[in-house]
Amino acid sequence: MIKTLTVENKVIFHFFLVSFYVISSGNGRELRFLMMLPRTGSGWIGSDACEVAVNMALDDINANENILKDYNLTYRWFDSKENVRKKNRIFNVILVVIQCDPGTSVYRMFEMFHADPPYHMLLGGGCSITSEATSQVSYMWNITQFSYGSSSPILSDRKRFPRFFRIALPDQKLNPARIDLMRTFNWKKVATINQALEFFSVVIDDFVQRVRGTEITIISQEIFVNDPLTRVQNLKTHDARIIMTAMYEHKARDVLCAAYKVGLYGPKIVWVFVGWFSSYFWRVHLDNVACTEYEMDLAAEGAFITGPVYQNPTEERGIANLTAKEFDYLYHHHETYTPEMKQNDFVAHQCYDNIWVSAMALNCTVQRLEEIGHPKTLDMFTYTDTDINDIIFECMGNTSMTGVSGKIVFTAGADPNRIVKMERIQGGKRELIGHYRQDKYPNGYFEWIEDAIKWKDGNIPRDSTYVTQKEVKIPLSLYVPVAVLSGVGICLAISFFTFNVIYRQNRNVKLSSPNINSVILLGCVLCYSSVFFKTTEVENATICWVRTQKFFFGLGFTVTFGGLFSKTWRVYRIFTNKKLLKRTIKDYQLLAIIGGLVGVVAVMMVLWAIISPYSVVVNYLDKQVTVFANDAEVHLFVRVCHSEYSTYFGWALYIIQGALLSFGAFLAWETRHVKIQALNDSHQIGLCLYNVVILSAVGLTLSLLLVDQEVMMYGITSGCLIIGTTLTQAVIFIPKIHAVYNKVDTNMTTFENGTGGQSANNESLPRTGNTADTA
Ligand code: ABU
Repeated sequence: MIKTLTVENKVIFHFFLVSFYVISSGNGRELRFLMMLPRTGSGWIGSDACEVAVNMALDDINANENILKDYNLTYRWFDSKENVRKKNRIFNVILVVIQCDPGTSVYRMFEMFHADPPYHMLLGGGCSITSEATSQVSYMWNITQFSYGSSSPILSDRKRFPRFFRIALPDQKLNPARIDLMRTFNWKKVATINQALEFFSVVIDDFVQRVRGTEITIISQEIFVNDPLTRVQNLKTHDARIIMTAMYEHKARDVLCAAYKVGLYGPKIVWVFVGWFSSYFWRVHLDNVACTEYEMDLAAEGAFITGPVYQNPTEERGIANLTAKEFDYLYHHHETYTPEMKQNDFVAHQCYDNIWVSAMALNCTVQRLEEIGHPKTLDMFTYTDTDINDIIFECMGNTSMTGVSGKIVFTAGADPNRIVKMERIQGGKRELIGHYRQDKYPNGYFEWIEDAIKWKDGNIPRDSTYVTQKEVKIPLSLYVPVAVLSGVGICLAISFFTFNVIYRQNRNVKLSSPNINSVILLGCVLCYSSVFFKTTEVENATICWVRTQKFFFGLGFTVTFGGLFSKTWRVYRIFTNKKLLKRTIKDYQLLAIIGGLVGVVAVMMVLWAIISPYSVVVNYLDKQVTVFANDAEVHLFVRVCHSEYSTYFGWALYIIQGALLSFGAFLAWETRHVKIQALNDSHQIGLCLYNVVILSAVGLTLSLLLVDQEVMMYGITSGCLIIGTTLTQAVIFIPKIHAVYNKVDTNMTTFENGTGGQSANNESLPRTGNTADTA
């Protein structure tokens, strides 16, 4: 419109404008603020609550004779969702940027800079992203900018934001409180999630830097642009329990909804949000959230909220001659205050002080201009007056006052340490639980409100599932009886050996080959010995070979059944081969056979040791996880010997032993008609085979069923082994003892060759120099 006017008309128009401002401003010369107040849209939209305080401050300042006497402060504001032009044509208002859209904010700022008489300061934004965008250009208009609510850490960078001040505590100043919160509850694992904005990434980076080198571990760092669902899912995958967040509140609602959807909520989960969200942020504006209020309540319950204390904690009268409480009362009883503002009214104290600080800076500038005899007064400021803005900027930097929000000082570089308010969402409400005092002492400490925190079931959540590991050991109540029984078995074997030696000349014993019998007993002792070595609690790989039952049992089994079958083989050879009737098969030959069998087994074990040596491994018994209350689990483990190819070598051993048993069964069958009791053990062998097969079947079946049940396995295998070995030696020796003590006449026994129908008695047995070698 101005473009179409002639020069004369422009002068008239400007005169009209100036006159309008002067007339409309009660106290005379007008000083104008342009203010950004976010009211609608996303991000932080609490400026309605701010505006009440802004108006209160303007009224108080304009009525105050001690500050900006002869001047009248006015302000204008804008919001994206309303008709900007219409609003902007209303004069006598400070301009306030009202929404969190950087592009719109910059556009509107330009528009108003061009359309309106020069503003003396730009106030805001309420959101960091608008402050960042506008303050990177506002200084080019020679405007000093002062935000009441922006808390992005990057706004402290004077190189990027040369003429920017703010009253809000930057969010990274909350990180020490968050870290100490973790220490207080012994949380050592933490995950982070932030909206993909520089503001929030810097806050999280600061947190990560601070925990580096401490006992706290970052288990996951998630960043999202729009939908946080996959990132929240990822947090769950990482078993995140303590989660630090940095985001705007509409994104926090999305995160909580996603948490509900993936099940990342409940008493085990601790979300930590920032304090400048609206009071019931998880329950409001749910139109764009795919969760109900009830679901959001569930997801948010137990969350911690860390934010600065917005009110002066000290009962002192500041520059406005008001204490924080007095201001609070006046604010809540102001005619323009409505209950809807409750959601964001925490910002009121800062908004009030924002205007006071700005007024102080302008007051200082007015005085400086007078002092230096500047040709212009402050109301004559235009955007080309770099020197005047320099004075405003300098005055601003030197301003120090006590306001209703606390002590305000603009120290160069470092942001002030403020008291941090600790809140928690409990029972669907946001409750104050304590304060973190970092205002007095750099290290900070908590002042908790007694019993304010109400943990679910009194249990402090853990930072992860609390896993304790417990080694499964063979209990003494099992080991001692097994060892005693094994010892008894060995004593029995020694008793049989003694009998065997004492009665070796007795015909009943002599005919049954006492030397081989002794070897059989040696095998039994080896088998018994194997149970003394526990299969668990292995500490050293070098003793794995004796620890595994395979070594002693493998050798013992081979020796015992090798001895038994070799005797039967001799009977078989003698009584099924006529040519051999006149020949002898001596004990040493049988011993050589046993030795050969043992040799095969030994060679295989040596190969086993070379190709696939044993090592000690820790096996976690996954099926035996005991879950206790409050997220505690006990994971059981065993230390056992492990060899990579143990399956193959184990089966090779089973095949050798199986072949031995099969051959023994064949011999026993073939010699079943040899009726010389003292000579032929075929019936006893049949019984032994029966025992071994049954016990092996039982042992094998149970071992397949009892995977990871090491103790049970030890008990069952040891039991089978003791029973089998005892039966074997008893079956072989008790008939001999019976025969000796009952003086059974071996001559009464007869021989029948099943195949040829031959018969023989003891007299027809082949004669040898040593009858003990006969059979
Ligand atoms: N007053 C809300 C703070 C959020 C922000 O700095 O964007």
